[in-house]
Amino acid sequence: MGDPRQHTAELTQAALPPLDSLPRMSEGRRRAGARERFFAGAEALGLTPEILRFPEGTRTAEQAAAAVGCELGQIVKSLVFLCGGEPVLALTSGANRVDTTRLGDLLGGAISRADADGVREATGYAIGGTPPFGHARPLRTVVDRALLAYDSVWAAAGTPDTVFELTPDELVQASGAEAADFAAD
Ligand code: 5CA
Repeated sequence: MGDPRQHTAELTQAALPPLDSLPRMSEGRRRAGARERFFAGAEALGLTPEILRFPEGTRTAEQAAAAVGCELGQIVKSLVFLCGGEPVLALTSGANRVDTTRLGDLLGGAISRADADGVREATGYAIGGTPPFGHARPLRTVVDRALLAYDSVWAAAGTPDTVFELTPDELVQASGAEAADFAAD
Protein backbone atom coordinates (compact mmCIF):
# COMPACT_ATOMS: atom_id res chain seq x y z
CA MET A 1 0.00 0.00 0.00
CA GLY A 2 1.39 3.43 -0.85
CA ASP A 3 0.21 6.78 0.45
CA PRO A 4 -3.62 6.46 0.87
CA ARG A 5 -4.17 10.11 -0.16
CA GLN A 6 -2.49 9.49 -3.48
CA HIS A 7 -4.62 6.39 -3.99
CA THR A 8 -7.82 8.39 -3.40
CA ALA A 9 -6.73 11.11 -5.83
CA GLU A 10 -6.05 8.56 -8.55
CA LEU A 11 -9.39 6.84 -8.00
CA THR A 12 -11.28 10.13 -8.12
CA GLN A 13 -9.60 11.21 -11.35
CA ALA A 14 -10.25 7.85 -12.94
CA ALA A 15 -13.95 7.97 -11.99
CA LEU A 16 -14.65 11.46 -13.36
CA PRO A 17 -15.24 12.00 -17.09
CA PRO A 18 -13.49 15.04 -18.63
CA LEU A 19 -15.39 18.24 -17.82
CA ASP A 20 -16.10 19.11 -21.44
CA SER A 21 -17.93 15.81 -21.95
CA LEU A 22 -20.55 16.60 -19.29
CA PRO A 23 -23.90 17.95 -20.49
CA ARG A 24 -24.66 21.32 -18.92
CA MET A 25 -27.99 20.12 -17.60
CA SER A 26 -29.31 16.59 -17.35
CA GLU A 27 -32.00 15.54 -19.83
CA GLY A 28 -34.37 14.92 -16.91
CA ARG A 29 -33.98 18.47 -15.58
CA ARG A 30 -34.29 19.98 -19.05
CA ARG A 31 -37.53 18.07 -19.61
CA ALA A 32 -38.91 19.02 -16.21
CA GLY A 33 -38.22 22.67 -17.08
CA ALA A 34 -39.96 22.35 -20.45
CA ARG A 35 -43.03 20.72 -18.86
CA GLU A 36 -43.25 23.51 -16.30
CA ARG A 37 -42.88 26.20 -18.97
CA PHE A 38 -45.62 24.58 -21.01
CA PHE A 39 -47.93 24.29 -18.00
CA ALA A 40 -47.39 27.96 -17.12
CA GLY A 41 -48.03 28.96 -20.75
CA ALA A 42 -51.25 26.94 -20.82
CA GLU A 43 -52.40 28.43 -17.50
CA ALA A 44 -51.82 31.92 -18.87
CA LEU A 45 -54.26 30.95 -21.65
CA GLY A 46 -56.87 29.76 -19.16
CA LEU A 47 -56.20 26.01 -19.35
CA THR A 48 -55.00 23.60 -16.66
CA PRO A 49 -53.85 20.59 -18.68
CA GLU A 50 -53.48 17.22 -17.06
CA ILE A 51 -50.07 16.23 -18.36
CA LEU A 52 -49.47 12.50 -18.81
CA ARG A 53 -45.91 11.22 -19.01
CA PHE A 54 -45.02 8.01 -20.85
CA PRO A 55 -41.44 6.88 -20.22
CA GLU A 56 -41.56 4.80 -23.42
CA GLY A 57 -41.88 8.04 -25.40
CA THR A 58 -44.51 9.95 -27.37
CA ARG A 59 -42.09 11.55 -29.85
CA THR A 60 -44.10 10.68 -32.94
CA ALA A 61 -47.85 10.73 -33.56
CA GLU A 62 -47.83 6.92 -33.83
CA GLN A 63 -46.09 6.55 -30.47
CA ALA A 64 -48.42 9.07 -28.84
CA ALA A 65 -51.56 7.31 -30.18
CA ALA A 66 -50.27 3.92 -29.00
CA ALA A 67 -49.42 5.34 -25.56
CA VAL A 68 -52.81 6.93 -24.88
CA GLY A 69 -54.84 4.39 -26.85
CA CYS A 70 -56.55 6.84 -29.19
CA GLU A 71 -56.96 7.09 -32.96
CA LEU A 72 -53.92 8.35 -34.88
CA GLY A 73 -56.12 11.13 -36.27
CA GLN A 74 -56.69 12.50 -32.74
CA ILE A 75 -53.01 13.32 -32.28
CA VAL A 76 -52.10 16.97 -32.87
CA LYS A 77 -48.79 17.27 -34.72
CA SER A 78 -47.38 20.75 -34.02
CA LEU A 79 -45.31 21.31 -37.16
CA VAL A 80 -43.20 24.42 -37.69
CA PHE A 81 -42.68 25.73 -41.22
CA LEU A 82 -41.14 28.90 -42.56
CA CYS A 83 -43.25 31.11 -44.79
CA GLY A 84 -41.24 33.92 -46.35
CA GLY A 85 -38.72 33.45 -43.54
CA GLU A 86 -41.34 33.76 -40.76
CA PRO A 87 -42.12 30.71 -38.59
CA VAL A 88 -45.69 29.43 -38.80
CA LEU A 89 -47.31 26.55 -36.96
CA ALA A 90 -49.46 23.96 -38.70
CA LEU A 91 -51.47 21.89 -36.19
CA THR A 92 -51.99 18.77 -38.22
CA SER A 93 -53.95 15.58 -37.55
CA GLY A 94 -51.68 12.62 -36.87
CA ALA A 95 -53.40 10.81 -39.74
CA ASN A 96 -52.48 13.53 -42.27
CA ARG A 97 -49.47 14.91 -44.09
CA VAL A 98 -49.09 18.59 -44.89
CA ASP A 99 -49.34 19.59 -48.55
CA THR A 100 -46.85 22.47 -48.56
CA THR A 101 -48.27 23.91 -51.78
CA ARG A 102 -51.73 24.16 -50.16
CA LEU A 103 -50.20 25.59 -47.01
CA GLY A 104 -48.26 28.16 -49.06
CA ASP A 105 -51.40 29.18 -50.97
CA LEU A 106 -53.24 29.56 -47.66
CA LEU A 107 -50.53 31.61 -45.99
CA GLY A 108 -49.42 33.53 -49.06
CA GLY A 109 -45.77 32.58 -49.41
CA ALA A 110 -43.25 29.86 -50.17
CA ILE A 111 -43.11 27.18 -47.49
CA SER A 112 -40.10 25.30 -46.16
CA ARG A 113 -39.69 23.00 -43.18
CA ALA A 114 -38.01 24.47 -40.09
CA ASP A 115 -35.00 22.46 -38.94
CA ALA A 116 -34.48 21.34 -35.33
CA ASP A 117 -32.78 24.61 -34.33
CA GLY A 118 -35.49 26.63 -36.10
CA VAL A 119 -38.22 24.79 -34.20
CA ARG A 120 -36.53 25.45 -30.88
CA GLU A 121 -35.91 29.09 -31.73
CA ALA A 122 -39.50 29.70 -32.86
CA THR A 123 -41.26 27.82 -30.07
CA GLY A 124 -38.80 27.29 -27.21
CA TYR A 125 -39.38 23.51 -27.43
CA ALA A 126 -37.73 20.54 -29.14
CA ILE A 127 -39.11 18.57 -32.07
CA GLY A 128 -41.32 15.78 -30.74
CA GLY A 129 -42.28 17.84 -27.69
CA THR A 130 -43.50 21.04 -29.32
CA PRO A 131 -46.87 21.96 -27.85
CA PRO A 132 -49.61 23.64 -29.91
CA PHE A 133 -49.52 26.87 -27.81
CA GLY A 134 -47.68 28.38 -24.87
CA HIS A 135 -44.64 29.24 -26.98
CA ALA A 136 -41.88 31.75 -26.33
CA ARG A 137 -43.72 34.17 -28.66
CA PRO A 138 -47.02 33.85 -30.49
CA LEU A 139 -46.84 32.21 -33.91
CA ARG A 140 -49.23 32.46 -36.79
CA THR A 141 -51.12 29.17 -36.46
CA VAL A 142 -53.42 27.16 -38.69
CA VAL A 143 -55.30 24.03 -37.62
CA ASP A 144 -56.17 21.06 -39.83
CA ARG A 145 -59.96 20.89 -40.05
CA ALA A 146 -59.75 17.09 -39.64
CA LEU A 147 -58.90 17.60 -35.95
CA LEU A 148 -62.16 19.45 -35.34
CA ALA A 149 -64.24 16.31 -35.98
CA TYR A 150 -63.15 14.59 -32.76
CA ASP A 151 -64.63 14.96 -29.27
CA SER A 152 -61.10 15.29 -27.91
CA VAL A 153 -57.56 15.40 -29.25
CA TRP A 154 -54.09 14.88 -27.73
CA ALA A 155 -51.03 17.11 -28.10
CA ALA A 156 -47.44 17.27 -26.87
CA ALA A 157 -46.95 19.01 -23.52
CA GLY A 158 -43.42 20.36 -24.01
CA THR A 159 -41.37 17.16 -24.08
CA PRO A 160 -41.19 14.01 -26.25
CA ASP A 161 -42.60 11.89 -23.42
CA THR A 162 -45.66 13.92 -22.42
CA VAL A 163 -49.11 14.57 -23.86
CA PHE A 164 -52.36 16.15 -22.72
CA GLU A 165 -55.98 15.86 -23.82
CA LEU A 166 -58.12 18.80 -24.86
CA THR A 167 -61.18 19.56 -26.94
CA PRO A 168 -60.82 20.89 -30.47
CA ASP A 169 -62.50 24.12 -29.25
CA GLU A 170 -59.84 24.54 -26.57
CA LEU A 171 -57.17 23.88 -29.18
CA VAL A 172 -58.52 26.57 -31.50
CA GLN A 173 -59.07 29.11 -28.71
CA ALA A 174 -55.71 28.68 -26.99
CA SER A 175 -53.66 28.59 -30.20
CA GLY A 176 -55.60 31.37 -31.92
CA ALA A 177 -55.58 29.10 -34.95
CA GLU A 178 -57.43 29.56 -38.19
CA ALA A 179 -59.12 26.31 -39.33
CA ALA A 180 -58.17 25.25 -42.83
CA ASP A 181 -57.61 22.34 -45.21
CA PHE A 182 -53.93 21.94 -45.98
CA ALA A 183 -53.50 18.17 -45.74
CA ALA A 184 -52.32 16.10 -48.69
CA ASP A 185 -55.02 13.97 -50.35
N1 5CA B 1 -45.13 14.25 -29.58
C1 5CA B 1 -45.60 13.96 -30.89
C2 5CA B 1 -47.09 13.77 -30.95
S1 5CA B 1 -47.99 14.96 -30.10
C3 5CA B 1 -45.14 15.04 -31.81
O1 5CA B 1 -44.63 16.07 -31.37
N2 5CA B 1 -45.33 14.80 -33.11
S2 5CA B 1 -44.98 15.87 -34.23
O2 5CA B 1 -45.38 15.26 -35.47
O3 5CA B 1 -45.54 17.14 -33.94
O4 5CA B 1 -43.44 16.08 -34.14
C4 5CA B 1 -42.56 15.27 -34.77
C5 5CA B 1 -42.44 15.75 -36.19
O5 5CA B 1 -41.26 16.52 -36.32
C6 5CA B 1 -42.34 14.62 -37.18
O6 5CA B 1 -43.61 14.38 -37.74
C7 5CA B 1 -41.42 15.13 -38.25
O7 5CA B 1 -42.16 15.54 -39.35
C8 5CA B 1 -40.78 16.36 -37.63
N3 5CA B 1 -39.33 16.21 -37.58
C9 5CA B 1 -38.64 15.19 -37.05
N4 5CA B 1 -37.32 15.40 -37.22
C10 5CA B 1 -37.18 16.57 -37.88
C11 5CA B 1 -36.07 17.35 -38.32
N5 5CA B 1 -34.81 16.96 -38.13
N6 5CA B 1 -36.30 18.53 -38.93
C12 5CA B 1 -37.56 18.96 -39.11
N7 5CA B 1 -38.64 18.26 -38.71
C13 5CA B 1 -38.46 17.09 -38.12
